[in-house]
Amino acid sequence: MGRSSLGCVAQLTVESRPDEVRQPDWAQEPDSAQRMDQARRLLGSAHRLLILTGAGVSAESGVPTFRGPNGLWRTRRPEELATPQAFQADPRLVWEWYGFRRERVGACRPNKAHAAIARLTLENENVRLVTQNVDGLHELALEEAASDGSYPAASLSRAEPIRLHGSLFRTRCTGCGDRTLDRHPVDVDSEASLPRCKKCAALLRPDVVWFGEGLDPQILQSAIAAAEAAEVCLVVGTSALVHPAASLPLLTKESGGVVVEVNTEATPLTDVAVVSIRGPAGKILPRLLPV
Ligand code: BV8
Ligand code: ZN
Repeated sequence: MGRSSLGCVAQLTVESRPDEVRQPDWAQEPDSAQRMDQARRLLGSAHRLLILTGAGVSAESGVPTFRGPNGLWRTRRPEELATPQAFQADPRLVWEWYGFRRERVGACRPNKAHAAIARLTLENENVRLVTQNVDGLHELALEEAASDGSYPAASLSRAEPIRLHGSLFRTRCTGCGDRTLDRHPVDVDSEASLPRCKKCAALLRPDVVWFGEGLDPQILQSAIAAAEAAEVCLVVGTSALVHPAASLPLLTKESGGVVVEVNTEATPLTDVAVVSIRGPAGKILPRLLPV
């Protein structure tokens, strides 16, 4: 029997012991079951719940996170490209990056974390979703969850996420400010081929919030109100480094609420959270959320 088969044999013995259900790493953490129970109790008893998500909730859908292994694009950090200065200096380069992300994200589907959150926000009017993500996967999950028509239009619009940082699939005119849905690939051959406004012919930009730009005041205000009103803020898949988004869970805590975190790693919010669960959102959330 060759070495490879030996490897295979070793493997076989582990797998061939049917009674031993091998727990995934994240579930082997000491007291992870207790932490899951504690978090489930907190989420189950919360009258008002805020869910704040970051790129990590879309990782299992194949969307690269910002600080994860594929976060860099052409060795450029998002903070370098996602700025008005970068767009001013080289709109073709910035549009190429957004075109690349549109294509990449356009091929991704919501995962079980998105689906569990969508069901909960449709089922429970006291749950608000605030996302930093611009990938539109929460919205797709909502459409899918409501596709059987079992939810009234009112709950669908109420369940819409509060999008702090805009959307990859919308443009904003740099001239007249007109906003338009746009899922098309981007032609970056020349400056003239870049997307232009149908109303005033000015250059269009992605309708996202760039670093150094203020968030839409109304959107920020509704996120702050949801954070202050929440008894529990569930933070999923964010490195909690970008502000003001990362300050929302602190507002919940300052208003007498508690923070529960789900992340594959520790973050600056781990010590703020009453319970922090280590593991992939797509595996954890279906087991955690009261739906
Ligand atoms: C502003 C849209 C002022 C564009 C984005 C206070 C302190 C320090 C700095 C500041 C501050 N206040 C303001 C700043 C400056 C800046 C900032 O925060 N800088 C940081 C880098 C230090 N903030 C701003 O510039 C904001 N604007 O303050 O304006 C102002 C005010 C009034 C008037 C004028 C100006 C604007 C910030 C918004 C920028 N735009 N996105 C685009 O996407 O192209 S931010 C972008 O990056 C995302 O939207 C997101 O917010 C952030 C990335 O963070 P995450 O989503 O958390 O992703 P990350 O990869 O970092 O982490 C993933 C996590 O998931 C990890 O923890 C990982 O462990 C985990 N994970 C991975 N896989 C899984 C998982 N978890 C669970 N399951 C898995 N499977
Ligand atoms: Zn225009």
